[in-house]
Amino acid sequence: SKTTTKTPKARLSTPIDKSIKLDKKIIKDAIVRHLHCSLGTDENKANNHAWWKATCAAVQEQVLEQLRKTQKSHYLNDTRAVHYFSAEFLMGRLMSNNLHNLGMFEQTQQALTELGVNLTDIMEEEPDMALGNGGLGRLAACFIDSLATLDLPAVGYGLHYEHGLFRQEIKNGEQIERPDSWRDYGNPWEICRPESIQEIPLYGYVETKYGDNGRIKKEWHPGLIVKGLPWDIPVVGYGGKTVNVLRLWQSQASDYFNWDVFNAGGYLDAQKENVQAETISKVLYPNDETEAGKELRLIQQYFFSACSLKDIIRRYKRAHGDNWSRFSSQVVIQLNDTHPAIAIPELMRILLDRAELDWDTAWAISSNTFAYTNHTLLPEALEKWPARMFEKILPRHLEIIYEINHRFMLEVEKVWPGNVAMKQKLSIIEEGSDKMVRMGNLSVVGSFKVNGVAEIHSALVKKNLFPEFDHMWPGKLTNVTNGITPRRWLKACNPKLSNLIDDKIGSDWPLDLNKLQELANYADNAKFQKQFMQIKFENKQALAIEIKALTGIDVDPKAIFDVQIKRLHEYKRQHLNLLHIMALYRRLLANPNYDMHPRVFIFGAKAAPGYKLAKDIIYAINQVATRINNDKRVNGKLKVVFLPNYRVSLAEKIIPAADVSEQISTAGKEASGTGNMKLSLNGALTIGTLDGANIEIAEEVGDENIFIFGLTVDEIDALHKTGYNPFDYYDNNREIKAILDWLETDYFTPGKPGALASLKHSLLEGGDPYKVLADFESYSAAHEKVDAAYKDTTRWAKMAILNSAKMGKFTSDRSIKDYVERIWKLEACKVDE
Ligand code: BZD
Repeated sequence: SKTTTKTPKARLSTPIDKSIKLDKKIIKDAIVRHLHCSLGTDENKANNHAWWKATCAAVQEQVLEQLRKTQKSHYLNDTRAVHYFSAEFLMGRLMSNNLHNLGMFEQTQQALTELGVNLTDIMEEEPDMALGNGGLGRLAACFIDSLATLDLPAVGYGLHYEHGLFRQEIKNGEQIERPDSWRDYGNPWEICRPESIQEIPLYGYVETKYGDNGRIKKEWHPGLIVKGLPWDIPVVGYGGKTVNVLRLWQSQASDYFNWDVFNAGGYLDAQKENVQAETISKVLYPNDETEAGKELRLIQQYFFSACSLKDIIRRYKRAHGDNWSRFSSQVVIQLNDTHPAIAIPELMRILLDRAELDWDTAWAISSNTFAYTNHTLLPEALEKWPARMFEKILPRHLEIIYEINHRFMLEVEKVWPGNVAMKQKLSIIEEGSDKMVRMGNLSVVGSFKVNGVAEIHSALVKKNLFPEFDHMWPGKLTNVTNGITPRRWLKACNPKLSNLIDDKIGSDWPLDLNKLQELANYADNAKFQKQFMQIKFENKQALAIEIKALTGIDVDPKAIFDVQIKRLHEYKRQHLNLLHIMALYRRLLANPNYDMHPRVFIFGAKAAPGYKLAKDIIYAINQVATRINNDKRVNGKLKVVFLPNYRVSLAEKIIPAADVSEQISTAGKEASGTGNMKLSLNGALTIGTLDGANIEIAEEVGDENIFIFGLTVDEIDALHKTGYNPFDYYDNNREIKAILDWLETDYFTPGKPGALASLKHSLLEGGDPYKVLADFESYSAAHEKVDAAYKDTTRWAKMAILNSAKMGKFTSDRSIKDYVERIWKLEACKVDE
């Protein structure tokens, strides 16, 4: 029986259908069968890697069965679907998630135990799918989990990078980048779909022709054609009913173009073209929050956007033929930042040059199809492409962009007649010696909705980034606060806490995270507090073992585990954390009886390879760590750990063990943050600024259950206006002066005085752009409050429980429901049995 429910809400109260849970015996047989028949080995010879592969194959059987049913249901119901275009999907590992979402984790664990194999051990064999940099890529991964869970028709579209984000090694305190090879031995989850290859044109020139009707016709004669080969990763919703796909495009040389060269005896030249084509999907750009303007990056963006659009159109035409009138009611495309914004002129090109629609009809379709999510206000992160580069790679798209802009300028003229400055400001084209295409402006003009990712961020998008657009199109700019999937970020990563929660309030919370509220009833219950904190302690013991294995450092699980895990960036202010650690160290040296509960500061962070100061900060953290960890005088009260190669699978080990969550960005700079939500959900208390989603977290948990410090957005603005001088703090605060001067000595870098001086200089002569010194005192005071709170074990337990209890709002299911209601207007489609 087919059922379509009106709203995705209906799905929420439905408990997981136990009927699809598989019997342990069936799983066991399937694993052994794959060991024999797919891997050609047997129970005696198999190592952990083989067991992992055989188990994946057994799980994949179930996944593919549901995938087939899902696709059939969506086809038969001819559903409207969302297409999430993202240059990044930071998926991490899939085994544990798929087992939990299919409801077969326990049975599989038992099946393997009976085979003499440990599930936890074999899960360690899985390489992370690190096809993203950080928050933006992980958000995309959480969103496709929620879309499938809510039975919403959705496809994720992105790039099949051969190398994901680099693997980080630390040598003598410094970051070294090594290539990541996530599919060296094949990836058991992905399915190659050569039947859906697309051909993508690049370079060349545009010919202007006159059609029969006298209309001007444009024909793009490309100079190169590359093939896009799709790989599908099944995305299993919780409950195991809907299985959507993430479709990732790999670039290949088109044989069509190369044969001529090849036949002419140019074997080596043909190989060269192959290399060029295959370079497109070779490697993920490791820069977050900076725009490098590299040609290959623009080609990557166009390549996956164009492949995905062709794929969508092929599917649309199968149902609706050449009638375009229903396109924007069947298709909505969400642009994850401006990285896929080139899809806007690409769709226009197809509608104008291929379908031969007139401009207004084409524009109506296109501008009702796209919606755009903004993830940053940092000026250096806003994408701009030189018009010259466009002209070379995508000459027809540049023409279309000029035409979009021309028509947009006429609109601007209507609202602000004769205002040249306003036109310059809003134009998609930035005039100058080197003309640039502003992808943010293009995205706003070409979309029907634009959203920021937390309340304050969306307010700042309206107020500072796009105020005139908000005036021209009231209601276009909106907010959808980010969220995280509680399946991965509590159920799978913290099984002990999950079981305790199940025992207390039942097992519906992964689908209805507001249920966690009920835990608040036990926040004062001594027995529950003890159980909750005992689990935290056991998670800390496990992390301590991991820390020892990864770094050789001994840490005491009775200490406070204080965690800052995120990309390294000045605006995130890992150096504020470091300066405070140095202050504590200094206080301990001055007074061995300085009263503080033992603390372990844990960092995990990758720096963009070209970001010098970020790498200097990593080096500084490691050097300070080495000095402190080997100084007997601190008497075990202070430890500093930098965990190398921070990634999703490492986050899953750190987060359940965290006591304190550092969310200390300069107010107004962190669009939302999502690590803040994950840590709080697992019972860590936040020390944070009034920035991004911290503000909404504070609203949920209450001011008494969070440590807020620092200047607000308005205060930062005011400080900026009156003129900020970091030397005021250096000259007037003896502790700040002593710490900054310390950095210039060789105390932390024996024999190398000045090796950490760049940090001091950026904070003084460099003007301290992120107001580290201005917030130092308030940060230090907040840490004293953290220390006092931790010493009161009952109070801390209550606060930690309330943090978990109040995180309901931050499930990505809520974010997705907001997108559905405010932007996508989708209906859920249940999968037929
Ligand atoms: O997006 C991040 C923001 O900094 C976070 O505040 C926010 O929570 C998340 C999700 O909305 N932005 C990124 O992660 N950005 C990138 O990774 C990125 C990657 C390539 C180019 C530019 C930015």
